[in-house]
Amino acid sequence: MHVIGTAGHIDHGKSTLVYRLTGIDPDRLAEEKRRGMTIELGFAWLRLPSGREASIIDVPGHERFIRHMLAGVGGIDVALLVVASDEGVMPQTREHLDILDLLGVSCGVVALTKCDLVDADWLDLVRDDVRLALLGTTLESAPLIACSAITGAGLDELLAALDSALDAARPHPDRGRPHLPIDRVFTLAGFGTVVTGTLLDGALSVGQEVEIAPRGLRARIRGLQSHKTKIERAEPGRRVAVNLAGISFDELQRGDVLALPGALSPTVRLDAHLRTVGNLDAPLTHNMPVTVHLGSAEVAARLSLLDKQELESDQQGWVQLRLAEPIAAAHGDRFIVRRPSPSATLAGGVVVDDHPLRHRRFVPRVLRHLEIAAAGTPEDRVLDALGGANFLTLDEVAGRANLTSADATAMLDHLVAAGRAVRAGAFYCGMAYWRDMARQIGETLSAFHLRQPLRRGLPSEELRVRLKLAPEVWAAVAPIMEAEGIVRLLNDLVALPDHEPRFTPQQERVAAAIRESLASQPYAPPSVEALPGVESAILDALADRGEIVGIAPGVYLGRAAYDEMVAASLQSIDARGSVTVAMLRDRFQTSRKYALALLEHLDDQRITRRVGDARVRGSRSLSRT
Ligand SMILES: Nc1nc2c(ncn2[C@@H]2O[C@H](COP(=O)(O)OP(=O)(O)OP(=O)(O)O)[C@@H](O)[C@H]2O)c(=O)[nH]1
Ligand SMILES: [Mg+2]
Repeated sequence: MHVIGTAGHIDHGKSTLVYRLTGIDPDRLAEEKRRGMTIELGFAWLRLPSGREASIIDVPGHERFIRHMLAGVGGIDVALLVVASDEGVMPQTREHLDILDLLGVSCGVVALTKCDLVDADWLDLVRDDVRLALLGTTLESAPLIACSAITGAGLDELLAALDSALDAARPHPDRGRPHLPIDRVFTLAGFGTVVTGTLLDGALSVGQEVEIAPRGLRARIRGLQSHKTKIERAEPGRRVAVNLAGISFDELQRGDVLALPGALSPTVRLDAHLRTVGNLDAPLTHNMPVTVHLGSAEVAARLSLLDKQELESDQQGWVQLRLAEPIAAAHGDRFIVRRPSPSATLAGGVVVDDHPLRHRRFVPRVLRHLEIAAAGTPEDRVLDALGGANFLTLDEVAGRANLTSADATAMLDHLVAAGRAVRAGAFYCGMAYWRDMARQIGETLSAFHLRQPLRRGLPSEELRVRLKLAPEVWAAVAPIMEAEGIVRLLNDLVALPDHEPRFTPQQERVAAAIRESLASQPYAPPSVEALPGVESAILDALADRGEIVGIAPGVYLGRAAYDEMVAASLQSIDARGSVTVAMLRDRFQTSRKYALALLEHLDDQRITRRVGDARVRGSRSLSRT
């Protein structure tokens, strides 16, 4: 399925020709009938000599309604440029031709209508005039067909030419990402909300859940029609009317895009490659206000020139468009830039990044990124996406590199195997960032070990915060860092692999005194903090090593006594259903104070759980800490 779009100056006979070719009057508004001119987009369809069906979008020629023309021209495959033989090339002939050229519409036919009004010599002059206007545009080699909607002369030839132009049109890609830029919204009694547009990039089916971007509204497809015929499924390239359930027509407008839920995220900035028209009356300047027409949307914007002071006629450059309102746009979308007043078409562009950062001008790194985004190989684009100091999910990589998930996965696998990217669980990063992070971890841990030689390691959480990693990212990264020999993981501590806490001889003497003191009364341990020379670093180090266990502030047990008391508590629970402070006190001939401290410590660890005066097993089984 393909769409033919008319183009051309006012009154040159576009709508009359469409009517004559299709039997459908594209001017459906009363005002259009009264004024004898097209104001809004008109829609018709026809069967060509080859038997194929094609849609026609008829546009207004009047300069004042060029925005309507722009809302319709976005999805067309073949242009039908209409030039009245009696008038020849006129201002909107040129402007529409500029727009078709900037949008890259390269298939088309020129109808020299009203040939009944001129003689052969005049017609030859008009042919030359039109050929000259087409020169250097995408429609340079389009056939010129003299015809008349009144006498019917040349219409068979015109239909045959449209048929061959459609043969040359590219087939519509189906990338499984259906989106429909909405060009009309209305309600039908008994049906409710209906939107129309040209379906691109994927299929839609009745019953499907959809989202209206950039508004983020959800709806369900209640019915589909194409050319007034009910269909169950619409293929890309088709003009479709979509009947939506669950949404009111006044919530929607032209310019919104119907897509799959979550497929399009609204954006207020676009990086693009821009090309100016050949007849600017003044160069484009940095920060100038413009109007952007993309899909069926129209939005005010500021134009930031990234690689040029100014853009002259027929020049190209990298730009960032800062939009006044969010729109739904995607990589590769083409658009037109106009001056709001006095109204003029200035340039056309292609989106190369639909969610860019704000850029400073004339930055080589930024320009290089744009070049890769626009024309790099998939490998270049994935590497470019992984160029930052952060981890990305598969979806983020695919989005930035403009690849499908499957292609992005294959490319990432290849890059990981080649040692140019790293995968940590569901996250990916570039090799440079990975090396940099490994170096930073090494430096942080060396400094920590130097400052705290007695500690076994730095709390993981502290390192994670310093590296600015999300918890789920660190959880995936840490085991790989350990496997690569960068760190050693000790439960919730991280250390350099070769780090061993070491006491000075003086500290070793204090540690011996602590051990001795705890061994003297294992179950009712004296306070070791009062011993001469004791400092918290030594206690922490002994606790780190697992030689002592702190069960309450200032209360430590030797490891053996601790293990014995814990085992006895759990045994009692398993044998008798519970353990109490009194039981523990009697069993170890200690005081209530220590028995209580131990059980409360076990409650905190969720190894036991308090029920009234007794303890039962908690939610965690015992693991050595
Ligand atoms: N003699 C003659 N008159 C024509 C022909 N085609 C159109 N006309 C007349 O030209 C006038 C304008 O025709 P339209 O079809 O409305 O022109 P248009 O290009 O659609 O105009 P806009 O939509 O306003 O841009 C009408 O009065 C038509 O009857 C033709 O082949 N021969
Ligand atoms: Mg018309």
